[in-house]
Amino acid sequence: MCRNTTQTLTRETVNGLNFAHVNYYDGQGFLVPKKLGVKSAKELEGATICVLPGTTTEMNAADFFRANNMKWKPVVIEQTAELSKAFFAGRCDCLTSDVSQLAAHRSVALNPDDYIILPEIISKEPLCPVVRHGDDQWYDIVNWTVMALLEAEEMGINSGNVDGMLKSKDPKIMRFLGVTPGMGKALGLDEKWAYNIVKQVGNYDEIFESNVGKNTKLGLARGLNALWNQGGIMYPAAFR
Ligand SMILES: N[C@@H](CCC(=O)N[C@@H](CS)C(=O)NCC(=O)O)C(=O)O
Repeated sequence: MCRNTTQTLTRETVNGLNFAHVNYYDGQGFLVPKKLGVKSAKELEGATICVLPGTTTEMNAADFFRANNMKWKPVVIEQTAELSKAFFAGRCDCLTSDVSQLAAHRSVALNPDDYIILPEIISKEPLCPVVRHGDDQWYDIVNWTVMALLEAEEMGINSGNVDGMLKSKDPKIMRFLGVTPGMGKALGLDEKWAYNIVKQVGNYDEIFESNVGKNTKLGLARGLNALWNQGGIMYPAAFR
């Protein structure tokens, strides 16, 4: 599963899952209509709030309001598709979810500018691809695929220049692209595994900017998801 699922202790243990490297560091926020006149989550006393059940979202919201001695009325909506409909129809004052998801909901509003995401981020939501316990090779492949996307960005390799990069004499690039063999065999894959990923879908930056970045309807900034040497916390492990 590769979507927007948060890595948690109980999911990894009780539910028997392994979360691979984070592909998006998110956090929970609140989306409100501008006409509500609210500028901060601390002003949401007594608000009705649309939320999806079974998510980390539901518990975080309860924790947040309890910790701040505020009352709230959850409006639990079972289906994601119904969530924004309920919110836009005025069934709740506020919608709470991961900020990336709030940006997605807002982007389908009749007039997205009528809605704002409040400044408070009330939780950490490390979103990762997930595999079942007990399939270590598959876990390695998924985990190192996320890191390959980041490593390619770090080395300046993208879908447009990857063919030319095959001629590079930089030993790190040669090992990464399988010109010097070893990494593919170690994963049980073709030596061109990382080359194929970058050639077909681009590096992390290309994927980010074409799907959720500044120039898309979601308009998200890289923020924490920038590379470690550019002010973020994305730090792929060593390819050797
Ligand atoms: N990150 C939170 C929330 C994730 C979330 O809302 N996931 C599902 C519902 S269970 C969803 O509808 N996501 C929106 C989507 O996939 O577009 C979690 O892991 O609990």
